[in-house]
Amino acid sequence: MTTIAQAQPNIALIKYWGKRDHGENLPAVSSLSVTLQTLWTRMSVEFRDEDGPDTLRVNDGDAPAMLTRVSHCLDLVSGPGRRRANVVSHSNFPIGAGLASSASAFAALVVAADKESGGCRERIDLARLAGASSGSAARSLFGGFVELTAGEDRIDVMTICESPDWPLEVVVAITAEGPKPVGSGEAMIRGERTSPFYSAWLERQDDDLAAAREAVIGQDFEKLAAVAEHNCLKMHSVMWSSRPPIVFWNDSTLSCMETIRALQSDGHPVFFTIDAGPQVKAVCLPEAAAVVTDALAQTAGVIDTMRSSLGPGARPVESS
Ligand code: 2P0
Repeated sequence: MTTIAQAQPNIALIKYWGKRDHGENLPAVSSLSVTLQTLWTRMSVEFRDEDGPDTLRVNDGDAPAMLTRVSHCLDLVSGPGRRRANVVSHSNFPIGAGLASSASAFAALVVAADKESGGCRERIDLARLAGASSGSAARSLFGGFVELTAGEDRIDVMTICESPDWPLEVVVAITAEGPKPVGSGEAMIRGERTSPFYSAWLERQDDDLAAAREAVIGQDFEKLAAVAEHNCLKMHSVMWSSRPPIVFWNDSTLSCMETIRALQSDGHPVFFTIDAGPQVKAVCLPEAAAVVTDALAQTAGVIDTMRSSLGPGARPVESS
């Protein structure tokens, strides 16, 4: 039997940056994200009674670097004594480029592997398993606005507002293609060890999270915009002040931020956020989505734009 599951990437408005425990991959800070609708990863998992290693195909190519993480994740879900797995992954957006492809990939993987092994775990248990492989993946098990609480020895994850209740739109501006120079995990370790701003980042995260949660519950767009931009720039300040520094932005990243500032000056409800990569995500109210998409598409250096509403959490889509 083969099971296929689908998950969408999520975009953090209050960021996860830093780990409490590297072995268990536990985040040092809580975070808040929105799960997207239009971008997706579909993962198929098939367990076979054969000898030999697991196989992994990603967008029709081999992915040896990813295979170890995938095999470890399958061991967590289906047990180390599990049968050999054939895994196939397809994404309809650039992977490894700061668009949260590991979030959608591992969220879809745990759902497919659980179903393929005959399991029917609770969503929160699947989120914890996904998070052990990729911290942000835990959030893609849930739809809409999602809060992840970083506890001492485990995470909690829940939807705090369903997508139909506050239907924001996200416009992604692709400013560079190809993989990023430093992976998120390595970049976080560097920040923890060397940035003089890291302790301040940890100290203020709960305040930012509380403000963002209040803004979401109250559907206060201006308040959410202010705290999300602040939190994003603070995370990048930790990266910039790491040694050696980590700068994911390019000229076009800055141009997109200027475009969004100009839209804000004209009264359009939009704000930016940027993750571990050069792409810019503009979050806006639905009535602004068309003008935001046009403005970003015309910004210097923008290769492509993708627009998405908010969507559901990871789920099985097919079994055969
Ligand atoms: C986030 N990012 O909250 C932050 C913002 C990137 C910038 O979570 O090491 O690939 O696998 O747990 O999940 C990207 O980190 O990191 C990330 P690991 P992951 O979305």
